[in-house]
Amino acid sequence: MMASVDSVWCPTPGAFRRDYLERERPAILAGAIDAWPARRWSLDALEARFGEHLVTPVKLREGHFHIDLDEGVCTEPMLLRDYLARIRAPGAPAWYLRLPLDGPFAALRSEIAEPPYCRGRIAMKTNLWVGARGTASDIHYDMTHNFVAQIEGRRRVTLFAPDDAPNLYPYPRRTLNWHHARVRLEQADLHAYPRFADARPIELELAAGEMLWVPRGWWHRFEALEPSIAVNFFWATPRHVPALAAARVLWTLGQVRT
Ligand SMILES: O=C(O)CCC(=O)C(=O)O
Repeated sequence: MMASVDSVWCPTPGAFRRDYLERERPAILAGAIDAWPARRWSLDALEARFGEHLVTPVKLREGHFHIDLDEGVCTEPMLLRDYLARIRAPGAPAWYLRLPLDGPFAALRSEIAEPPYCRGRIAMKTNLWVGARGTASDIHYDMTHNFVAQIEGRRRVTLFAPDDAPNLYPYPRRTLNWHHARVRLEQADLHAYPRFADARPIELELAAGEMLWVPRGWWHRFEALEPSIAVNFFWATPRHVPALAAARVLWTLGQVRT
């Protein structure tokens, strides 16, 4: 039977810490963003408020957010209005918007709230993610903990525990893409990557209004089943500093844009 993750209704910070943070187990936190004014965001509402502002969406590879080994992440500036027109158009998505909430978009910060669970955090990066149906990420893990709050649209999420790494065929460390899997979930090549047959994916659907807790080191892939708006919080504790610093140095030396 496929493993699953718990779905819990607004745990107290103490219960979250005991059951999920310390055990590094992912979970869906239901009800956690019910009080956010951001629950009213939609593509139309964002366009009405910010359509004339410049954004720099990421260029996708076959609908996937992928860090190119030579180029890093490729972006192109355009007006938010034009980006939204592109993602509303039929066909495979070519762009994905990852928008730090600063500059003119800092106004959106008062409509969300930092999760009360980020105990002892020393860093926080908050992004808005807006994507078309079909937008997906490569299987990867992050150097930080992560909360992903789904505001609009459903997404299919696939998780793999850290000890599944050998079955996912990460890129070699020297490629600077070591936290991405070479195997593609949607077209897994079992001849090239036979151990993927032994991987233990956990699949779930993240609905609007839910927040997913992804502990550091858990492999994940998001796929939008509908046009999607989400906010995520990458956060670190002092324990993460050496790994974060090492990653930053490697990316900088390799001139990889992340
Ligand atoms: O909402 C998203 O697509 C971003 C999810 C995320 O944080 C990640 O894939 O690392």
